[in-house]
Order: sequence, then structure tokens, then C-alpha cells
Amino acid sequence: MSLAATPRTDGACALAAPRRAWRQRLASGKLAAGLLIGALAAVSTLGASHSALAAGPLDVRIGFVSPLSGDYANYGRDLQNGVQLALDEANAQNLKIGEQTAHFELVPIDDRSDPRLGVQAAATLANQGVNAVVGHFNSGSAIPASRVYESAGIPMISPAATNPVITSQGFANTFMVIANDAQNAGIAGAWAVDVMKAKRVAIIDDRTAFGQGEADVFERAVREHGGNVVAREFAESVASDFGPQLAKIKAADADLLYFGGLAHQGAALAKQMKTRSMNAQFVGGGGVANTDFTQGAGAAAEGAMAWEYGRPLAQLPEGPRFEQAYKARFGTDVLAYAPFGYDAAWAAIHAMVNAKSANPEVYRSALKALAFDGVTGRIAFEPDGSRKNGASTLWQVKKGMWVPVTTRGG
Ligand code: ABU
Repeated sequence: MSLAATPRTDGACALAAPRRAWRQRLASGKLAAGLLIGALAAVSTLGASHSALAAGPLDVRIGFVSPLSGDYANYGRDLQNGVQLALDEANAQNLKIGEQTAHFELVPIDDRSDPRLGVQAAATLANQGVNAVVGHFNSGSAIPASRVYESAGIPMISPAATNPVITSQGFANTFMVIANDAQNAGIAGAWAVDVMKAKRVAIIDDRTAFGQGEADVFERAVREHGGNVVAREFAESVASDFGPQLAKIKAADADLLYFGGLAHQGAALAKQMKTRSMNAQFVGGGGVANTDFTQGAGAAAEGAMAWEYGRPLAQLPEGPRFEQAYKARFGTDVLAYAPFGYDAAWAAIHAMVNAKSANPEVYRSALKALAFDGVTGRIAFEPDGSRKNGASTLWQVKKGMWVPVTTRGG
């Protein structure tokens, strides 16, 4: 990275990475001490005078971490498209951050849904001194990565990872633009008992921080509402055979099966329930009400239910416009969380514009105080960084299509 070639007014963030890089080279003994001292002096001089470098555009880098390969790549690409759409629109508007026209650039990293790679990705983005991060997709990756961003002082805005631990760590740099699983699975558990009148509830989860987390919340809510949990099973997130678990659930005579995990496994589960002539009502948590499920489950999808974060796009003022713009830009339909990726990116952009700075130390307070109408509704944050007034919608497959049944919250 050439310091001289990158005039920025975002001071600390722009300079943190070069400083760190220089220090690392000193520690490895690859750079003569005299040369390093001179280089650090140059960095300090640049830092002191950065406000004078106001001529060129301001490059603002938005880090993005999601699975872009592997079983969950569909979700990651969908999210990335949502973020990219927001950056494209912001660039087309020639927005100003302070005196400079901002140019927003996406810095994507594939974590393959692996928490270790997620932490590595966070460290890479921190070392690069990105101005904000939209990510991650997987809660299991987002939770440990949030610690890295907190240490680096870089705001991370989760558009999809929904385990409530993410925003309950007392961090100043962790935000979520989507309802969390304390809400989504809590509503699902209460609904199963109070409205669906399920008498014998079974639960299966994928042992991820997300799936197990939402299954735990669901189970607690069922019990709190006087429901009866007759089976609690799990399968690893790579499993495709649910035979042993379904045998136990069938033997327990469950009338409702809640699944904590994502669509492709939920689809396999629904198919295998059908094969075993099980009549229990399938109810998914977040990440199930999408076309990966209906296409994967085929006829077995019919009648399945799932609680998904947010309101149906068709019912939101900006929803249809977003869907059209997304299709026009990427040639495909929204799969799942692209609207939240879009809103997360705009949250960062609005905060920087409002604060007149892309330096997290400066714009963080603007992010905390933000309130704007996004595609997914009004975006504002609770003091812990979770989304204010998040919504959850129950969907059901009718004639092969997910149809909204009811919305709670929001
Ligand atoms: N919230 C659904 C996406 C997956 C996750 O949180 O891990």
C-alpha cells in the first residue's frame, strides 16, 4: 500500500494498517531499524497533516465476510449482492463525506462458514484498516470475529448472523440490522403452543451456534408456555441422513417438529419425514423460508412452515423496488438476506455521511444514533447494537411457494 498514493481524510483508520505492517516487519527483523524509524516518522507526519489532503476522492473500504463457497455459498452471494447494490447506488450519488466525494469499495472474504476462517478474515480486514464490516453470515463465525473487530475498533454490522450473543457482549462496535433469534425463535415457540396448539413438540438442530441457539430458545419458549417437548435431537450441519433422529421423533409421536438449521438440510429433513409417513407439522426457524428449501424438498415442502426475520418485501414500501433493482443488476431473484445486507451497508454509509468522516472513532456515535428508512423497514439500534423493532414473519408453503401467514414485532 502506498501511503503517498492514497490521500484520505479518515486519519486513524487509514493509518492504522500501515503502522501495524511496519511494526510487524520490525519484529521479524527484516527491516533495518534506521529505515523503520524513518518510515514511522513519515507515517506520523502524514497523520498529523492528513486534514490537508482534501483534494482527491475518499476511498472507503467496506469489508464483507460470508461463505462464498461450500454449502452456504448461496446465502453468501445473495448477501454480497445486497451490499454491492448499496455501494453501487452510493457511488452513483457521488455522496460527500465531509469535503470529499466518497468512493465505496467492497472487500469480500470467503470464510466458508468456518469460524476459524471467519476470525482470520476479521484479522485480515482489521490489518487492512477497512472502514466498516458488513458480516458475517454464520453466527458461529460472527461471534468470535466480533472480538477481533472490537479490538481493532472497526464497526461490524451483522446482516444475517442472528445469535443474540453477537450483540450481548458489551461491545461498542457490534451492530445487527436483523431481528435476533431470541425474538424469532421465542415467538416461534410461543406460537407453537398458544396458536398452533401443538401437544407433543420435537426439536432437531444442526449443532451450529445459530441452529442450536435458536432451538434452545424455541424449547425454552415452548416450556414457558406450558408446552410438552417430547424429543430433542441434533445432527451435524453436514449431515444428510436424519433417519436415526426421525425414528426417535416418530416413536415419540410428535405432532410438531421444529428445525434449527438452514434450508438445504431442512429440505432433506422434510423429504425424509414424508418418506417415513410422518405427519408432524414441520416448522423451520430462520434461514429456511427460501427457494433452496422448496426446490430441495419438492413435493415434501407443501405445508411446511418457517419463521423468518423481517417483513415480506412485498409489504414494505421499498421492497418491490429493491427486488427489481436486484434482479436487473444480478439477473437472479433475492434468495434470503440481501435486503439486510443492503440496509447494513447503507447504515454504515449514512453514519459516515452524517458524521462527515469514515473514521470509526468519529462515525461510531452517528451509527449508534442512526434512524433511517431502509428496505427492511426503519433501521435504528438498541444501546447494545441490536436492531430496534425487528420483525418476524411466519411463512407456509402453499402450491410450492412460500406465502406469509402472520408477522409479529416490527
Ligand atoms: N440467521 C440465519 C443465518 C445463519 C446464522 O445466524 O448463523
